[in-house]
Amino acid sequence: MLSKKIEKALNDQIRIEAESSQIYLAMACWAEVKGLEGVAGFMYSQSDEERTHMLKLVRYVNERGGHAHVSALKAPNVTFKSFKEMFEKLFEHEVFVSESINELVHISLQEKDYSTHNFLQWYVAEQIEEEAMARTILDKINMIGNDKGGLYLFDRDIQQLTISTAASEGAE
Ligand code: OFO
Repeated sequence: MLSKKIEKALNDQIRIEAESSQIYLAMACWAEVKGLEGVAGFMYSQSDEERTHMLKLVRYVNERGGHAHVSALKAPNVTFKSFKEMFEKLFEHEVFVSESINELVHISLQEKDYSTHNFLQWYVAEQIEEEAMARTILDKINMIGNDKGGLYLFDRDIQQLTISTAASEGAE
């Protein structure tokens, strides 16, 4: 059985994961209308992934005798000054999510809820991967600068990244 404090903290995380999904969906739309298919595909799949993160939490809360709440979400940014700015926002958002997961882990220890602590380890590992990926992408974008040809190649590369990530996740 979850304590009220843990249940509330997990529900807050459910909202954050749902907002992450919306944030990346808005990024996918912006990239798509700008004609960058690869970036759009990457963002669509990130958005789907965030929804699975949310669902995993929802199921956990309900299975442990809590009640997962589906709540109102903050509207995401729908336009960006540049691709660089968009990927900076993605990176900043992932850092924010990692901090929020860390805080959850901290609360689970305070509450001596070792099942939740164990459950959260998956999120801890996932955030390490996501932050690293966002940082790698940002490094590439910084190398490209304003070079149109570079952006074209980057768009193709990121398409490959999306396909191989999906393939490795399917193999898990
Ligand atoms: Fe839910 O992993 Fe990114 O934010």
